[in-house]
Amino acid sequence: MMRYNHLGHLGSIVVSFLTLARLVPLHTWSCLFRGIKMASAILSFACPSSASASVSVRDNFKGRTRLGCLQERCPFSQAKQFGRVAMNVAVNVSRFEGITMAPPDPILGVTESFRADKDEKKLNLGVGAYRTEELQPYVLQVVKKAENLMLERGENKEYLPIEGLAAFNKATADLLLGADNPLVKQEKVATVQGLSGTGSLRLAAALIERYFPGAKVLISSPTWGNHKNIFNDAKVPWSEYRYYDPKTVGLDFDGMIADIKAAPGGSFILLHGCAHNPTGIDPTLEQWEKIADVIQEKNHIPFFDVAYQGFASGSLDADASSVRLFAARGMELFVAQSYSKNLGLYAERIGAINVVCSSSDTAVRVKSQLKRLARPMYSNPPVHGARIVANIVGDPVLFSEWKGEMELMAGRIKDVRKRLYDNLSGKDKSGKDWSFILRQIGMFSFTGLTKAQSENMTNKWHIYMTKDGRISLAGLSLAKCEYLADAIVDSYHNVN
Ligand code: PLA
Repeated sequence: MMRYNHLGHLGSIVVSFLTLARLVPLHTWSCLFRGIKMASAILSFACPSSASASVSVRDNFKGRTRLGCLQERCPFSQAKQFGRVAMNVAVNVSRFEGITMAPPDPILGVTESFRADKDEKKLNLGVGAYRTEELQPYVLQVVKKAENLMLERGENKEYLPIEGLAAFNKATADLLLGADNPLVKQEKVATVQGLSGTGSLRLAAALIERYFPGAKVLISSPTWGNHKNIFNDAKVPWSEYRYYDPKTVGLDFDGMIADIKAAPGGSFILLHGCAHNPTGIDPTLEQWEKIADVIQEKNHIPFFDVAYQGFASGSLDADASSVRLFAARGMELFVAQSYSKNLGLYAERIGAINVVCSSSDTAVRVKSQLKRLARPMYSNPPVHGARIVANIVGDPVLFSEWKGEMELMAGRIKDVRKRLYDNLSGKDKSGKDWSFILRQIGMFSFTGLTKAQSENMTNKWHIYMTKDGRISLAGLSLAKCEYLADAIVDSYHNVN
């Protein structure tokens, strides 16, 4: 024993342990250790909120599986069985404890709150969804006709190819660039049917992440809130360029140009093709030319989001003029399209991603990679909405009927805009100029109301809108304009 004196107490413990170890059979030791391990599992389980608890239990389960055959012979196996039951019954802890509550979506979450409100005066001006004067959802007559045709033909429900319905892809590129556009004829456009605008943007973001690692996307400040989520989820870095000037309630054109110039060469510049969301402020054609100049100078890649073609002006061609202007310069570009608004196909999830390339050979390769990205994400897109679009765009009679209905929808929004302006300028005696509402275009009006003022609109007046001060005029009727004007005047003047 003298030999171990210099080790002190710890040494004595180790020596006693080793001596004991020689006297006890190996098998019993192994069981003893497993018993201790089990006890630690029970203790880990007793800690409800700890993420490490789940990990520790999982590891122990794995351990048990590995030790499997030893269990039968081991005196601790009963205790272990007991331990497992105790764990399952006594501590009802989810393996998903670490998953925290997500905040409601800033746009779609507004509809959820609206539905929960029981007040008769309530008004949903949150999501950009077209309503009739009776504030009812609207299915276009031309869509019903196309659906009837589809029913008559008895079309099947086979899988579409990964890139979607060929007739849709042709129709959508034609609609965007113009049917006689040489780019389409020369097959320089890679078009892939997407899950509406959002899914098409997401697919493009995945392509950027894979083939332009580290490249930045510049988005307007402000922009549609989901743009940031899309690029974040795709792990594509982004930053903002100046767009809206609250002083003029207009476009900060110089700021926009300066920021696009300052971006690292070869960045992607996200542009709203028309009816900028949320501001309703678009560059003029002259300004688009200058934007194209800077983008070309800096070798950037324009990336258009066209979610409102036909809804801004009522004309499909006029609303595509920004994209066509860039394409005519021979620039390579991305364009995401959506048929949610202009054809009212919100729930059909129909849209496309188009990549305009410098050669048909490049377009073939780009398309192959878009398909490769789509396959593990959602395999192939849904057919119903694609057939509706293809039938309408491909049939001259239905196509012209659609244009008529779109003009009606865009016209109703313009009427509501005018009525709201009249009510605001009639009721507000402060001299504030509300004419910016008339200058904004598309579905939305960016009112300039602050977060607190927007909250007052909801809490006091039951008017549901996004917290950035945006209201969807597509969800407003002429009859409700006066009530809305009262709420805006009150919120603007009485809430700081
Ligand atoms: N891009 C922009 C600029 C949009 O405003 C929207 C829709 C989309 C793309 C995507 O629409 P899609 O996926 O249905 O084709 N913005 C809505 C709805 C109308 C939403 O937020 O999803 C909005 O209220 O802003």
